[in-house]
Amino acid sequence: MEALLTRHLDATTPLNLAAYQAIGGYCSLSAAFDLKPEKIIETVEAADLRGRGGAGFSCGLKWRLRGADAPSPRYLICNLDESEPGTFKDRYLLYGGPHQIIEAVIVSAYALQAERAFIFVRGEYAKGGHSLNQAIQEAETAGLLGSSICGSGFNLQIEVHLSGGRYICGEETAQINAIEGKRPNPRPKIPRPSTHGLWGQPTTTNNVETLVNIPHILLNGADWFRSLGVNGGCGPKLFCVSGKVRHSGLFELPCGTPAGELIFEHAGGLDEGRTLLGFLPGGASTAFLLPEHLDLPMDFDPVAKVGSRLGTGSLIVLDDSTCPVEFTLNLMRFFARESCGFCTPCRDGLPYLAQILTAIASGEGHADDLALLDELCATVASQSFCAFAPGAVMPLISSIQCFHTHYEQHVTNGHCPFDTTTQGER
Ligand code: L3W
Repeated sequence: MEALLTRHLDATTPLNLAAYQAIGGYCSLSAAFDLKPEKIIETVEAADLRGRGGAGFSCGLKWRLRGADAPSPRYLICNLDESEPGTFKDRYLLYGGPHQIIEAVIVSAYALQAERAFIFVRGEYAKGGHSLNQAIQEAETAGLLGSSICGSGFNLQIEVHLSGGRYICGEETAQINAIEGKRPNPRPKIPRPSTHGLWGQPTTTNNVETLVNIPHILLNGADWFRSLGVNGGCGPKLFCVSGKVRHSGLFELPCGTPAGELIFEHAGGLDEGRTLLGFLPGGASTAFLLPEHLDLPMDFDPVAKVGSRLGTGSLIVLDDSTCPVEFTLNLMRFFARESCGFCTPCRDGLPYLAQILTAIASGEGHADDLALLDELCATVASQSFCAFAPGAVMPLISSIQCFHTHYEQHVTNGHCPFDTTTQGER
């Protein structure tokens, strides 16, 4: 499959307006304005575009459920607060193609009849946020953004909101609080942001990778988009592969590409003499997959069927020189630090889990610690307020299941089986 979303992009040099228009940029605007918003929503739903930010919810369905009669003002948020470990795809889109993002936001806002859109950018991507602001100015000056875009009568204002810099700001309701200038705690999910979002008004949040597909769907149709996937997947997917592979990087491939093809063909496979221990399929808040899953299509439903999640489609690979206990501890330290602190099970439970895991990793664990971890994970996941803690314990629960022997060895031998003679190789 020829690259669609990353074609012409160079992660270090953002395409300016002239260069973007020379490759067909902003062509989807006239195509969109020729259609009724409901027709665009129907086409996006038929394309079966699933959300690329983590949850994989149908984009077209989300748009349709918001309702054409939603009261004004209506808002669109483009989520570019990419903070999932191992995930660097939104960053590439931001640094390489700010105008591609703006075009996608314009046609999506038109479909949703939103008069104001926010692009919520991860704080650490400040330089990209600056390029985005410059691109917004260029688009406004060229009449591609602002009042009556291209004479269509459709008005749109786009604002870049640079995040204060916490993982939880990627969660849509916490993000809404952040844009409103409040502390970014998640809000209750009901009523949904689609009816009660920013300042109590209808608000639709989509990940940036999801949105940049929209202009292509508009120009080429739903059937064409669906045909770009393989093994039942639809459209292109930006996969990140990192960890113990020879060529970690970003690969734009058909959604549904098997995991083995990603790891061994595109990312160059493992170092000489190493064997695959397992991999996380979608960033840190997913469950481990094993060598037996190498033929599994990297698509939302197949990955969910085996008990994990495609998440952001970012594979983190472990080989047989990686201590899975230490690896999982690293993730748990991250999640413990990133808890927003709003609810007790998450705020206190995650650091406690990290503390027990620290003891096990350093050979100071007890025989009953594994059962305690299981029990605590279940409590933290079921009693916490939002989806953050259930996601955070997912790799831990599956790590204990998949690599039980490694955990037992740490406890019974009183040290890490990957002792100092192999430490240097890790
Ligand atoms: C209308 C319904 N909308 C669900 C919407 C919902 C949301 C989306 C998914 O995601 C994961 C977490 C992290 N009518 C709807 C409806 N929706 N039912 O669909 O909803 P849901 O509840 O399945 O999942 P969630 O709890 O929102 C949690 C990841 O998302 N996450 C994402 C970060 C993203 C970025 C980024 O895009 N750059 O940072 C953060 O928590 O992995 O597992 O929109 O409203 N009946």
